[in-house]
Amino acid sequence: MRYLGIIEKYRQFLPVNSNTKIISLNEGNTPLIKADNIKDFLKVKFNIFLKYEGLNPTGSFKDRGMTMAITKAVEDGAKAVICASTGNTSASSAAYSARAGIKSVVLIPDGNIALGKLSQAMLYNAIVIAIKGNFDEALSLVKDISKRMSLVLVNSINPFRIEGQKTGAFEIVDDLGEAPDYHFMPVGNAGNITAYWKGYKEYREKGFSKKLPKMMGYEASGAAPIVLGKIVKNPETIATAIRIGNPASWDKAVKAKEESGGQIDCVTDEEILKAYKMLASLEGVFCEPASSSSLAGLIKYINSGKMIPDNSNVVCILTGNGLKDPNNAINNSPDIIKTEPNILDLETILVRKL
Ligand code: AN7
Repeated sequence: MRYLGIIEKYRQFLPVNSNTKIISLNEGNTPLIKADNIKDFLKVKFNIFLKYEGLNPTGSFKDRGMTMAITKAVEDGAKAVICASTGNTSASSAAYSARAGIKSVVLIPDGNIALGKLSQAMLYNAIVIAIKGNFDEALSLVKDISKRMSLVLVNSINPFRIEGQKTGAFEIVDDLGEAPDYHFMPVGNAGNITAYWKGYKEYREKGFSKKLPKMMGYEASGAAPIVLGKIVKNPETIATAIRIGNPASWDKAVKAKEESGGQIDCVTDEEILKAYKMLASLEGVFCEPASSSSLAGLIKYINSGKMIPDNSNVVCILTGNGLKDPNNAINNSPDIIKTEPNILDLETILVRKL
């Protein structure tokens, strides 16, 4: 049967009925890629799987939540939605709103959003407003304005976003036949860790798995409010997607960590970029910098002497596609080689390089 997106696939777990008009771009069904080259490189004896969420229709995991949020907004008669975003939420909201024929307003932090994400929101025809401030300020503004005007808020404090995003956990369990032992992921506004934990718990309650993973969440060191236990006023990191100092789902992230026996820690920009390059050069998987904080977290965890038992299944969520952020890709790669179009020059270069 033709794959029709996460709502059709997991309808029984989601707040829709037979009359609900589903707004979908056939999101979800993303690959769980076994990373044996990284396993060998790290000299570990557990299995590493990459959940490549960059293959969603707008290139990030946000599409799982947005198909639900926009479907419900339309069902409730909304004509316009609004969000604050470090980029991916805005791209997703803009795309699903276009498909639904409603308006999407997006507030972004001026100058701190990756080029690909900005180009998406613009071409999908959202009303794009850049504020001279950071994501936290933008989120506070959209919360207030959505109450004053009739705009549906589609940030992850919208519970339908969490409902949609929990399907990522269902897919992992469906693929592995059981929940993984460890689940590593980036943490920004903390909606996704909340969603995955809800998904794993619900799937187990329904008998689709017997165990639950340890939830291992990673903030960027310069934007690590949960790790520090206090709001970060001026968050800074190269991973602009998770440049967030006051996460909306803070408490729920802490709860996921505590209930699962996991941890929330942080990784430096250097560690993030190292994992980013490792994913691309060892596995051919191109994710954006924020996404690689899951692998960076795993590497930090094992380097700190923590043992992950042999043959465990470890999943790293790669939340967004690398194409979204071409500047970081180019700036963190060797220079390209320029030459005249002549075969001898070309041969000289290749003899040296190969
Ligand atoms: C690639 O788009 O917050 O912890 O406004 O784009 O659920 O916030 C993006 C977050 C991880 C963190 N990886 O997820 C936004 C936004 C990528 C992201 C996160 C984001 P949450």
